[in-house]
Amino acid sequence: MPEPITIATWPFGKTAVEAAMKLLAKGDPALDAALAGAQAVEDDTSIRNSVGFGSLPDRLGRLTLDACVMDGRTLACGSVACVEHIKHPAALARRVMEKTPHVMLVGEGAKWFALQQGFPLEVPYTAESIKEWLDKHPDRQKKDGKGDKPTSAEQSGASDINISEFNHDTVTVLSLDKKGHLGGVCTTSGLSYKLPGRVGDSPLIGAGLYVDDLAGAAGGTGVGEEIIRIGGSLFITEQMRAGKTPQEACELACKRANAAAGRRGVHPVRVAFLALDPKGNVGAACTEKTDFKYAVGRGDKVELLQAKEIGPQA
Ligand code: SD4
Repeated sequence: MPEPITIATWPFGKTAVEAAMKLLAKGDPALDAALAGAQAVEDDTSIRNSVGFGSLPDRLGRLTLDACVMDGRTLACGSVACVEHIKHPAALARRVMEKTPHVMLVGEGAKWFALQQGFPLEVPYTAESIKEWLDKHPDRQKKDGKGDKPTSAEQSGASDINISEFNHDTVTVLSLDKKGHLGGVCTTSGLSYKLPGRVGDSPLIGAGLYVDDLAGAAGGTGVGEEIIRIGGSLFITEQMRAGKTPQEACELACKRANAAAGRRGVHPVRVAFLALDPKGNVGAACTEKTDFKYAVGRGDKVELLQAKEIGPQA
């Protein structure tokens, strides 16, 4: 019988891992555990950056959430994107998986489905998040002359979203249960100050998350556009299927992201990946200056590990 394990992104991943491990210890399925972990982070409104209510909204001040879930036993998956006023988007993504013939619902459609499923509509803003949103708004910074210098991608018009440590956080939770099955969940409010309607990698199966009992589970965090461009999580899973360790597979994904930036003549941006194989081996890597930490829980022990950085020369 495999030893249950959960891994999750960023320091607040510890909250997710602790919640998930309680369920795995009871023998619950990996997907239930990963969802409980993700929801524990969604419920913590002190996490301002980008998970759940209390996060920093988009450019117009609307908080829209993205999430997806995947079950490694069957490849069943569900996803919601750009959904407003729903506190638990990951649980809603699971309903899409279980109650509809579809994989993904977005915007008003996702909200309508949530209401049908009995999810309450709630106010997603906190006084703290609105104040912080106003204070750090990029338009205001430009006016005050305080903004960072534009990157070459911004100058070329590819994006005017300035990525900094303030809009960098998503929880991706990957679990392996006692029966040897894998389950994964990813949930986020996406990049703060994103353009209205923007969707990143997090709710996209294959980009922000992919889970297959026959190969492994992988998830991403960071600048979603770069993760989508290389199909990050599916790429990592396929590398594991072909025999790479989770660590090797994550490092290869970072190299791909670096190479993709090189082909566009821009400096590689911040992306990070983590992976778990069906035997319980773990890996994680990130691009330069991402400072990616991730939580790992095995048995009673939960630790925070620093991921290896892969620079553009690697
Ligand atoms: C996104 N990948 O919406 C998410 C944001 C994130 O660390 O993970 N930030 O692009």
